[in-house]
Amino acid sequence: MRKYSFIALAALGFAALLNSCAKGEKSASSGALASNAAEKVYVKPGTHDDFYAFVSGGFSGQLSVYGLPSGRLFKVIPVFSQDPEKAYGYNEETKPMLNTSHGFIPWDDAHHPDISQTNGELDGRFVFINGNNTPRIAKIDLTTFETTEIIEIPNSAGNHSSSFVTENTEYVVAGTRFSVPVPQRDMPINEYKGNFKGALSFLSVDPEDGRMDIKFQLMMPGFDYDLSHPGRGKSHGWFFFTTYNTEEANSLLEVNASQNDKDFIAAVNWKVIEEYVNNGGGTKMPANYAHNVYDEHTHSATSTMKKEVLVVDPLKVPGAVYFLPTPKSPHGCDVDPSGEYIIGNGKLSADLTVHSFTKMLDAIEKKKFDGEAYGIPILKFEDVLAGTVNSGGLGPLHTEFDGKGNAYTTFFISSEVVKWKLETWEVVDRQPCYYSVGHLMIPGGNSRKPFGKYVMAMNKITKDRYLPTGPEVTQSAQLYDISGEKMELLLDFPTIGEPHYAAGIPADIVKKNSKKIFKLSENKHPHATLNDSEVRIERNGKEVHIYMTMIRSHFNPDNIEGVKVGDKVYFHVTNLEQDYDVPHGISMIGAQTSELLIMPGQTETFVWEPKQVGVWPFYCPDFCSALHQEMQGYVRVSPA
Ligand code: CUK
Ligand code: CUA
Repeated sequence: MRKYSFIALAALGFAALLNSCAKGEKSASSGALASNAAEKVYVKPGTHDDFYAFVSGGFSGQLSVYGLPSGRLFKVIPVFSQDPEKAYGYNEETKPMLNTSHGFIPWDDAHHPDISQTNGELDGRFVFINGNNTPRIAKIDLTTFETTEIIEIPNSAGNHSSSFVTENTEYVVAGTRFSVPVPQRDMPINEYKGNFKGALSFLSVDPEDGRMDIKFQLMMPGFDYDLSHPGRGKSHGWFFFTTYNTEEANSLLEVNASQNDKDFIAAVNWKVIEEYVNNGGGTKMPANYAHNVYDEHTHSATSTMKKEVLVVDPLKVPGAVYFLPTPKSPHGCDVDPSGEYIIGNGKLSADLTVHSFTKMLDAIEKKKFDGEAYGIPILKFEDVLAGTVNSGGLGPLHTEFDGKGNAYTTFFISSEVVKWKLETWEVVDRQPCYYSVGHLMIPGGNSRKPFGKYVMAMNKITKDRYLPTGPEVTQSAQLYDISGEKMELLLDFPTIGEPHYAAGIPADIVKKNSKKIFKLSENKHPHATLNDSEVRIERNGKEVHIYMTMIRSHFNPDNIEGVKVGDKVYFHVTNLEQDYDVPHGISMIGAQTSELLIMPGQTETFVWEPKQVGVWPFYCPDFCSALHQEMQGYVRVSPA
């Protein structure tokens, strides 16, 4: 959540409520706790959880993997931030993953993971997630749980309305939050209005290898594009984006930015734009952006700097975009499993606005427009409205669906999840969140086939819920059972960084494809040492290359001589193991890179620049066998 919405809501007279929530004065007693909660979240030792939850790390830049219902943390997958535990962004193989047009950027703000889909159902191949700060989209391969591709998004800033997928993963969509000058240039900030642009990027995903590419960027008016969701089922082919600041104020103090009673949901018909582009439409414009790809066989990433991007002017494509008026700065933009209802949650409104896709098509066909904005037709609010949910809550943000006709919406200010019925729009249940919930997640809850057993609420504030850890306390998720009429609170569990959003999936879909080792016979790393006869030390000027192997429990070579002060020493290390769960590590005294943690069959490289004469040890930091402590060696460093 952003600060200005606090200001805005306070101005609307919600200050008292806001304060009481933010200070955690709300009763911490858990009235909603299921009587058999412990039993429902208990996953017996040695057995598996039913669901994976991929939870965004927010300002940690990473993606963490939890099991549901237990809330156990299994892994933190490094995505946008360096991770010394796995050497991601430290070893020579993965450094190129963090390359951008601004140079090496080893951090980002990760917001919205989304799982790839086939026919509108989760297929468990990939997770996509957006880097918000230096706009990027990353792809995580769910056979290895590793980040295998990152593409930078040019002409974008604050890549927030991302990274949601269409129902056959034709596209991953990345929408800019800030509008900016396109191309970037030196100009007065207060000339924003009418001059800045909002780029909505459609990244194609190759159906075979999953490779991403920016197919086109739709150059929209200079609003702020907050969130987005694809159409599905009957609305497949469309994509919906919430906007705020349609006033195009360059400073978002409340006086500037919320003058308009209604902002818009932009309905984008990507099918007609795709056709236009396939027929040669659009303009190529110069743009620098990095495209980083990790190859599973060379175990190495390469970074390519792209030079141009295809931009599309919405006014050149008839029927490409329409605006649906939506009250008061809509934030979340969610489409129900049938594809008929588009829910816009005006964060300055108490009610939820539900638009009808059928009514929208009808109004478009009859050309019932209510003016235009920058040439884009505006539909009449009444003509597209399906219904309003009188929620009784304050500050609605995001909605997910259980596939049984119910919707669940989070309310940041009144700090609760509200369950309501599609089509009758009646509220049927509400449960408090501790505290100030942002997103929520039902596994598959933004697909055609939700698995409506649990909803996980992701909270911004925890206050008194856990043992104190100094001024900074953990962020938190809460799990509710939604299989019955009423939601029942089951569990609180802490999360890593800020959990903006999560994507959940039945474990079986992912489990069966999970890789156990990398085959040595398929290792195409240019510096791999595939057997002990290839072990060697090579000098090339001041560079020394050590081709080393590791297997339980020794390094080969383990005594290295001939290195001099001022050399640049490359350790190219191959783990010869071919058994599941037998990684080895290597760490060198005084090395400024991290340790390496190398999976069976894999090769990794780190660089050491010795500064002092001596005999310096290295060892394996991963306990790998009874003789783990014997897995060590020495490098002799002589004077230059
Ligand atoms: S969110 Cu990113 S700032 Cu509602 Cu997805 Cu709060
Ligand atoms: Cu290998 Cu410890």
